[in-house]
Amino acid sequence: MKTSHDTALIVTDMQADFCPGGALAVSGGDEVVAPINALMQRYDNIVLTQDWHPAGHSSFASSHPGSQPFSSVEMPYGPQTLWPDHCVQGSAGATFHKDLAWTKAQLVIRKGFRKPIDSYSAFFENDRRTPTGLAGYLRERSIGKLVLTGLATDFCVAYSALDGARLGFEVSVVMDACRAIDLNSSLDAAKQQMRAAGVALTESAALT
Ligand code: VGL
Ligand code: ZN
Repeated sequence: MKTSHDTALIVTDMQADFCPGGALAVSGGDEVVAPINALMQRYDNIVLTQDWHPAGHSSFASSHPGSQPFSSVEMPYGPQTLWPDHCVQGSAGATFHKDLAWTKAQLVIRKGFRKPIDSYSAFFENDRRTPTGLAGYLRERSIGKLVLTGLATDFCVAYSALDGARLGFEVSVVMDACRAIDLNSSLDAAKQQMRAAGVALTESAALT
């Protein structure tokens, strides 16, 4: 399975801002660089995602006077968690982790670049309707299986997994190659939702 042409390894948001020292640091985020680098050696098809927000993005608490990071607001498309400013286009925090061996990647999907709408999933923005184009890319290349890694398990990785399953892809998440934000038990909720959607939660060792 691992080197087959119908499988893509998706490396989610492995950016400086999501790693320790970054603006929206995920605990242990840098610990997954090594397992992801090892996985990237073994897959032919690699897609990176890159959170890529304009300054003043609507998902930033700083764009909502009086609101604190990690609180929630109602957007036209539903509830939206507010974050510290992070992954601003062209900033150092938006670059990939310095040790990520990303050169083999064939596609970088940027997301979150529309100011009024956030985008967690690699497939759709948070209205769950506006596509990124990834599904078309994968289908044109006859890729039907996805192996997901990166940050954060309970946000971008889970949203991508759920959308991928909904679109008919066979999806697995490599849990030891992911780390979570875990806001109000969001990790448990995400795991339950992924299992219910038929997403396989696995470990790197099980892929060897
Ligand atoms: C993410 C919050 C805000 C993620 C991105 O990559 O999971 N989380 N933007
Ligand atoms: Zn973001």
